[in-house]
Amino acid sequence: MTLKLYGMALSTNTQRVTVVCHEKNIPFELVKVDLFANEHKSAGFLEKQPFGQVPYIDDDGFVLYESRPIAAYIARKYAAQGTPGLVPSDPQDHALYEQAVATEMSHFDPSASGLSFEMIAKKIFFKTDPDEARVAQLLSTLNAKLDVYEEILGKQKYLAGDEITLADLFHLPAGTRLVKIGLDVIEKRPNVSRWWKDISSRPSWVAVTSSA
Ligand SMILES: N[C@@H](CCC(=O)N[C@@H](CS)C(=O)NCC(=O)O)C(=O)O
Repeated sequence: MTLKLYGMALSTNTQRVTVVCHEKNIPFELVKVDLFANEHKSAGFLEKQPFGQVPYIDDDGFVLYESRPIAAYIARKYAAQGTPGLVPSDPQDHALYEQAVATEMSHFDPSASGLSFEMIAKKIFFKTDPDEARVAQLLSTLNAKLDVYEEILGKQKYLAGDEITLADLFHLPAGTRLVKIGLDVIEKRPNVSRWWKDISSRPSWVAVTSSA
């Protein structure tokens, strides 16, 4: 049965899963959850995703939420097809991969997604302007974190080493919002910029953004 992905094409957390489906050549059905109509807070939805957020998947009755574990499940279940090695199996490589996943979640996503919320989502969902003090604080944090990325990516090609992993792909949705907002935080850092051009030009991500 086709994998069902409950989410929205424009949702960054949904895109974190769809890009991996494309990398692994997995057919999936995107079942639209209308966030504008609050469908994600309905009793039926909360039975599947108790925090009331998209995405979740239903893989022939196996229900899973949280975009990163969903992506890892898909990459491991279909290890033999599509892009190999997105979740390394060697214990040390796997530990470095987990370190990179935690890096994205702890050091990139809070400020990158925070900026995307302030500067894009607030206008769309709540018709309000960004909180400029909060924007300045998030930008300062993001700049400090990306200085560290610049050092890491000066020594290796990707965040977990010299091979691409899910950890790199996990940056794509929020990173693309930063570019869309017009922030130069990526392009002004040569190593981060080189890495970004590499991952954001992958056919999988081009497919996600062109269908959103
Ligand atoms: N940690 C969750 C975050 C999910 C999330 O924040 N999804 C957003 C859409 S991109 C959402 O459902 N927002 C509505 C809400 O939180 O009420 C994941 O990675 O799946």
